Amino acid sequence: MTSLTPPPTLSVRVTDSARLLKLKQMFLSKFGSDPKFYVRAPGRVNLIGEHIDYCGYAVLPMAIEQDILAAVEPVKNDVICLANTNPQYLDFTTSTNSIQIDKTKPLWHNYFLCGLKGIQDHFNFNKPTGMNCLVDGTVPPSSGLSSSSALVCCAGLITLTSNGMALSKVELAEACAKSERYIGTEGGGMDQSISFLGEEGTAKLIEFSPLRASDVKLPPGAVFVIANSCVEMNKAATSHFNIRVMECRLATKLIAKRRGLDWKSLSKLGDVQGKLGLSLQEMQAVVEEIFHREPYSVEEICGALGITIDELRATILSQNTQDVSFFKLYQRAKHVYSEAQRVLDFKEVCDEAPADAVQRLGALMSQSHESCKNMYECSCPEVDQLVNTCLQSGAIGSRLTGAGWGGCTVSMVPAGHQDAFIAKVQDAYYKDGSLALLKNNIFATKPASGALVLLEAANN
Ligand code: ADP
Ligand code: NG1
Repeated sequence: MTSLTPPPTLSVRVTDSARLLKLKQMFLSKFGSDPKFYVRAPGRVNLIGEHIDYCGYAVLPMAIEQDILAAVEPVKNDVICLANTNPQYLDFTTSTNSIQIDKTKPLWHNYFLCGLKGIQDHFNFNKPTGMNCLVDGTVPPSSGLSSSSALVCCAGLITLTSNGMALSKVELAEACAKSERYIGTEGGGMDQSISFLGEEGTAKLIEFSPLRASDVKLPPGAVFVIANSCVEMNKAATSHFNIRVMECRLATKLIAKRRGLDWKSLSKLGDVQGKLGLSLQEMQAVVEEIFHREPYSVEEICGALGITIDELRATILSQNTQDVSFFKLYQRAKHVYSEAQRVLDFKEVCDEAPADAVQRLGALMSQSHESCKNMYECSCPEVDQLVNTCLQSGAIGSRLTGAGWGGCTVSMVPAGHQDAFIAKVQDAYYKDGSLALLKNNIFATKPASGALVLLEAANN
């Protein structure tokens, strides 16, 4: 299986790629020497399965062409120098003896350090080698296409290569999923998994515990188009994301407690389903039976679990959700169990390829968006408007992709109609005001390859 192999190393002629050549020249003028290797890690678009990876459920993303590309030179001194082609991301230097990740300010270099620490933790080595590194990104940041994980994965693979070590794609994905949590968000692992396990030409069903990826052949009659609402939402700078993770964790514990399970040892909705041995449909009925629709106060949750507020804060809640007073449990658990079912249904339609596959997949995508919007409350007015515009412009299904509260939509459009679709959405959503000036807001995408190391061919 390819997932058990390390990421590939490709030999390239830098002169064949304007981007690589520019990066090499910038590196030379910044550091006064040539890079020794390059690493590329892609962003991703999630076709369906939103906010369920951290509940233990399978998701269905594909890697995209947009990526983080870095030029690297390992150095003998104990210093890591990071620079970026985008002047908005300031230079950063640290000694390899004192690597600190600052969760309070999620500045770009902290994501790089997360990837670096992931490899350090995995091999339990004290001091990574020093390096000069110049980063160039094309994934729109804070837009649901996983720019942060592409950066973390790129840094993980750079650290592995600089230190002369080897890991499989699965081990790298697991190490980077774990270490991105140093930034403070409690993500589930979809983004890092697809960044390493992505393959050209195929979407992937990513399953967890153990991590594995299987090919999903998308219907030839459809094209997937990404559109950016141009509303940015940084996960680490707000508590929206972690509140949802906590709501799922609390819902798990309340279900487990009510059903007489060892609730303290369970923290994922998927695990409680496993213990109860029920289907996803049956879990939705359990949610209907156990939870009321109104938000749960912290006091009510503590009463149900038989613990104090201090215990709740110390043993269950993350650092940035300590002061949240109310949690919505019914809505969040309902979304998770129904979305997990939609992922399985989507995969089944792709596998069986019935005549009406495109219609059925489109319906699942639109149901997913409705659930994200109404039950998970992770959309926003601009994204809802963009989804509606996409549906009115010829999409068969459309939904937010990624964490939400802004960011991108993904739409399924009949093959051959994508240019007309893009033109209509341009006209309706991007025509006026400041959005008209922005580039690359809407583009067709297809499954791209996962992370790799690039070495300059000898004859350059
Ligand atoms: P996403 O949904 O894209 O993963 P996040 O809000 O989680 O968004 O992370 C975005 C952050 O990742 C940015 O604020 C920045 O710190 C970092 N980042 C993204 N792209 C780049 C880049 N090209 N260079 C440096 N840092 C980047
Ligand atoms: P993005 O879209 O990159 O912010 C986040 C999480 C994923 C997943 C999705 C929602 C991280 C690194 N990523 O993705 O694990 O939960 O939201 O489906 O936390």
